[in-house]
Amino acid sequence: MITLLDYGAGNVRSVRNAIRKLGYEVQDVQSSADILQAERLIFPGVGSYGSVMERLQRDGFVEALIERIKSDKPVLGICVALQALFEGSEESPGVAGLSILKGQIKRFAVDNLSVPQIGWNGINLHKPSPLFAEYNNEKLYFVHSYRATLAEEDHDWLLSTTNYGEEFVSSVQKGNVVACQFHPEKSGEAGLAILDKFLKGSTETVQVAPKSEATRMAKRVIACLDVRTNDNGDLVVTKGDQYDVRDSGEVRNLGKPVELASRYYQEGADEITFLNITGFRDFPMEDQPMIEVLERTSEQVFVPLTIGGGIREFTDSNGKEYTSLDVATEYFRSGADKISIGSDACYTAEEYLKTGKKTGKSSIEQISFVYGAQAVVISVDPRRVYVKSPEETDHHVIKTVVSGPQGEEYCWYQCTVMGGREGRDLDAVQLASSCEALGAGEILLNCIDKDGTNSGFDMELINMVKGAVSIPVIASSGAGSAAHFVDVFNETDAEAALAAGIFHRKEVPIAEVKQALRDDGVEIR
Ligand code: 1PR
Repeated sequence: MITLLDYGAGNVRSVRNAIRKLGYEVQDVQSSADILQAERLIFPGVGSYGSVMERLQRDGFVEALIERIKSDKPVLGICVALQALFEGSEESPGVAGLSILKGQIKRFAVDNLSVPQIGWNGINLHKPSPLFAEYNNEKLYFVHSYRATLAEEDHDWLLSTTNYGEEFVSSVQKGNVVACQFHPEKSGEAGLAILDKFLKGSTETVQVAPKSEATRMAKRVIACLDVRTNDNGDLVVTKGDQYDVRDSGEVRNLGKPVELASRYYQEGADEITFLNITGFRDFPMEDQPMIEVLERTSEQVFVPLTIGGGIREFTDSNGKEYTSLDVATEYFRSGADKISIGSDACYTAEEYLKTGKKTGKSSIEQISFVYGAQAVVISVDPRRVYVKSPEETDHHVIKTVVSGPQGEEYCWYQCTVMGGREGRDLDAVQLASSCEALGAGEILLNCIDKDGTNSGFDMELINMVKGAVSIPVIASSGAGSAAHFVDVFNETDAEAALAAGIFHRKEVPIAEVKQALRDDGVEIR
């Protein structure tokens, strides 16, 4: 029996599912006494530093946690839980941590580094640990903007370091207390093996020699599932050509969401994204099938899950009001690690550009405040608008190699809402940079012109947006071959590349994409 400290923030379901998958039962902490008496305690880290500590304070768990750790009873802390061991964090100034370890958690502060770190990175072990007795140098999944370093006097805690712009502490261990910055429950089979060692209370270790070379972050390959209800009322994975998902009037049906997601996990996808493409008119809290898809997927898929569609304020048929934070919370609790905001991000960015003021009330700001920037993705749905000269518009214009229908040599990228149905007076650079300023942590950069065409990614768009933000960018739309992934990572600085059609139609397996990237020397998982 494993005891889980679920303090009501973010995706604790994935940890729960991973424990169950490994054959253990889970019981929740109900009181401080449970924290002290648990045989093995897992302290998952989801949410921002401040919200984690405030919830622990609210529930009166802080003292019990400190006592348990000081008396060396088995604890596994994950992500922010590692950070909570310190005295405080730049993320939430003035909020006291558990103060087991000296010092403050600081934000990554290296020039030209995309922050948050989102993705798969290695670790360098500094001492033997039972958790890593069978560890084989696989990459593990990290998602954070703040990182730990140890004070001289705490160096006996150092278990592993990782490099991302700088070297930081990726896990600590002293006796039976261990904490890791990466998410074992989201790190595929390698992560599950580490978790299993903790659950078993394994004591066997092997000697390790710290490596001198820095660890390297992998480029991610993401499988995307556009989901909607078809005309028979079934929730299906569909796929459009330039966002038109109908073929002879019927919604294309490319498979069942949970089955396809599981297949992509088995085939080596680094991440899975679900987009509820009719979310702009449906309401996720009433759209139980979508929630169920997420819940069932997270029982089988142990890599990060992103869900988008319908994240906005809503009043239901009974007059009950929901904030976008309520919707996001429901998604996180159902197994999502990140949520993606499309239409609502455009309206928010327009308002922000008009007033220059942060209200703290937008979806982006609220969700980022509670769950951390790394949990907020902005889905951008732009389409090219050609102009004869840059003077024709106030928008960010590029000189393009793909000239327009009238031979135009310039274009800008117009953002759209409602799945491309309505164009706005907003360009992709304006949207991405405004959302970054408001607290978004990642950009999912689609391209309507390229979607479903199999003609390769739009490098001009990706380079333009990537150059305007310092958060990670996922290149999306147009992948038609493994070579297109090689091209996008060679010709742009995108951190990840996403595809849908070629995976659904089994035209190019994920393994082939990974092999092509490996052959070309691109760092991958
Ligand atoms: O506006 O917050 O409710 O979110 C709606 C979400 O649904 C947005 O993220 C929007 O991108 C998405 N969406 C809406 N309509 C469509 C459509 O296709 N009719 N799909 C749609 C967007 C685009 C990509 C696709 C890539 C790769 N899908 O995600 O997976 O283009 O495709 P490819 O590899 O086959 O070229 P809100």
